[in-house]
Amino acid sequence: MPALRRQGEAALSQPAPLRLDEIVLQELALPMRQPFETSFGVAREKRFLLVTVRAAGLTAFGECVADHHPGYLPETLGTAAHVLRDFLVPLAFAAPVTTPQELAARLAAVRGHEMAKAALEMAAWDLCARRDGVSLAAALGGTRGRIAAGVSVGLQRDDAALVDKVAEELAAGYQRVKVKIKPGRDETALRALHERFPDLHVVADANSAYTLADAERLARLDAFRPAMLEQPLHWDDVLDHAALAKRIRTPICLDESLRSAARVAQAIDVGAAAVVNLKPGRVGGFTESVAIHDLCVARGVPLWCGGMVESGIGRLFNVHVQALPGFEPGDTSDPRRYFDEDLVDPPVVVSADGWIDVPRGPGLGAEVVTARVERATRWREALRP
Ligand code: OSB
Ligand code: MG
Repeated sequence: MPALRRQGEAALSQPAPLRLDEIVLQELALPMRQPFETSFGVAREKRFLLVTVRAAGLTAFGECVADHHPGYLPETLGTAAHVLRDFLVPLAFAAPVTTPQELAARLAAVRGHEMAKAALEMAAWDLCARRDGVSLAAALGGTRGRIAAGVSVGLQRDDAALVDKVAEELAAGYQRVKVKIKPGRDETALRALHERFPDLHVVADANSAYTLADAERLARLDAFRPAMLEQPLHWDDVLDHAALAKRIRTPICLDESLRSAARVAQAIDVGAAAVVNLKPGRVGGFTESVAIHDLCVARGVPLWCGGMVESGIGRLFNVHVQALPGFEPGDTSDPRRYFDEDLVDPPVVVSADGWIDVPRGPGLGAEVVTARVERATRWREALRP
């Protein structure tokens, strides 16, 4: 197979250092077809930062997962723009980029700001993969040709509407369903789902809506056999989750609290995370993501890929990382559930039986449609060395 031979050669030969010519930061706003409600708020419009990197005649992209409001984690679109413009982009311009891992190491000079870093680091992966003529999946060492599609269902008007919505998503073929919960919208919701779909094990995501004082209430959810309870407690906590794990039967999956491989290892060690939700955009990018993947596989801890309501660009990064063998079905659904028009061509599509193909072309493996990106752009800033 020529593609495989190409890939092997790229890995063996010395990659050419890339002198970056330009990095463009731009804010995009996409109207959402349906609002997405969580315990921390309602999203009606998707605003995000797109990072475009140009070098050696190549153009590469990275989508920042920071929202305009710091309701999920402290970073925002504004802090990401500031940290990229004033600190991360200058580090990227400081020397040619040979590998994305080498750039990731350079960016570590900035503490925190994982979402800002991830957007640039993943653009560097896209850039280097395009240079080497391999897909992002292949560059990461991924082996799967398709990945399982799963869906995250936001808070609905009432339990009956939730049951209908879950039925609709199951009919669309999704291999896994997650629902959002919050105090007062938990027990009755999970009971209604359990009665209607007795064999379905839904993931229940609380987005930090509870405290350890709610342990008894959370233990009552065990009766409805959720697959796992995602991030019930404080967004930065590990130890309270470990204490909660001793008081409920449902496995705990961490999301917000996991922003580095070191934190994932600690969470597993202390019994706070029986399952790991990995979002490349939340952990500083693909280099850290591969480390987290390998760590979870080595320790036998189930791992799945989350989502941040990304456009097709960000969704494609999530698709490529799931070509790695350790991932269980996660939150990667069709971007057109949220957006009328995808920013990539061919679009990310979910088959009737719930699979998404991993693109085979270089880098992202799909064209970013400039006209659509420009139409959605609110501001744009071109940075040069
Ligand atoms: O907690 O997993 C979460 C979306 C935005 C912010 C946080 C979360 C989510 C999701 C994924 O649930 C939704 C999606 O990307 O489709
Ligand atoms: Mg979550």
